Amino acid sequence: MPRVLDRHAIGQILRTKGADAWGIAANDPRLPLAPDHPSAVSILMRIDPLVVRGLTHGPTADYRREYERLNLALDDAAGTLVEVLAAHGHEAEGVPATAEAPDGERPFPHKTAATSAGLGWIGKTALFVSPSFGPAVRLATVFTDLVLPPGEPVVESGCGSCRACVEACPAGCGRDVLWRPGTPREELFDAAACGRHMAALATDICGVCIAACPYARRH
Ligand code: B12
Repeated sequence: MPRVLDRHAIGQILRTKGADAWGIAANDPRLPLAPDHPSAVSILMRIDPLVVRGLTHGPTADYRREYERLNLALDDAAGTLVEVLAAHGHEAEGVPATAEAPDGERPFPHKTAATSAGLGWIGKTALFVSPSFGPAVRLATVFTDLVLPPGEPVVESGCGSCRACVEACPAGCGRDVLWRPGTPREELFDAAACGRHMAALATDICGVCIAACPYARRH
């Protein structure tokens, strides 16, 4: 247990728990759907590049295992951070990697914390894109009343004229629109068509858009 809970100590805890990157977003003014704590810690874990390579034509058994491994690891990292914050007398609340919010409400979108923390931008099929790992990452978020120095929010897309994910999506979900904070998801991406495509394949994972991104292929 660290004696002083500062940015450095939080980074050490998260790295020990397997985070590949992390950042702090200011939650004041409050981000859409966020709980009322001033700081959000965005936690990023990358998907194994070998697994991503296998995703070109659709979901694989390896991706299913990796998806479940990362969800558990992210929830474990977030849970540990919540416990350490509480032990230091702070309020803290983790948003699970993937579960819908209880009582059917919409969950806080992890991508909002990730861009606001300066970790990357939103791509043309509405995935969060890290300049280091592309969209081949999964995310979790911890909100806390511990005030931490926030990162510089990313406010521009880095996708430029690239259309790789738009062309690769088997359900034609992308609209080839460049994101800015506040762009409604519907302007970027047809989430219902994405859901229908996965349902038709009797699954809840896909990942073709992840594998198509040049930022993911580079690594
Ligand atoms: C529900 C859900 C779905 C639904 C559709 C989305 C929906 N109906 O809203 C379905 C089932 C279709 C789906 C599909 C997929 N999903 Co999904 N899904 C979720 C879940 C559980 C909630 C998302 C949600 O409610 N979004 C609401 C909308 C409004 O927000 P959003 O699109 O997530 O993000 C918007 C905001 O963040 C906003 N924004 C970004 N920055 C900022 C900054 C400011 C200041 C503001 C105001 C707004 C803002 O822009 C984004 C795009 O419009 C999240 C987990 C979570 N809690 O975030 C995972 C999540 C979004 N899914 C994820 C993934 C990977 C997938 C799939 C690839 C399936 C798979 N695992 O193989 C596909 C691809 C989807 C795609 N191309 O975007 C990842 C995305 C990782 C990444 N790199 O972006 C998440 C974050 C899970 C995780 N823990 O990593 N998903």
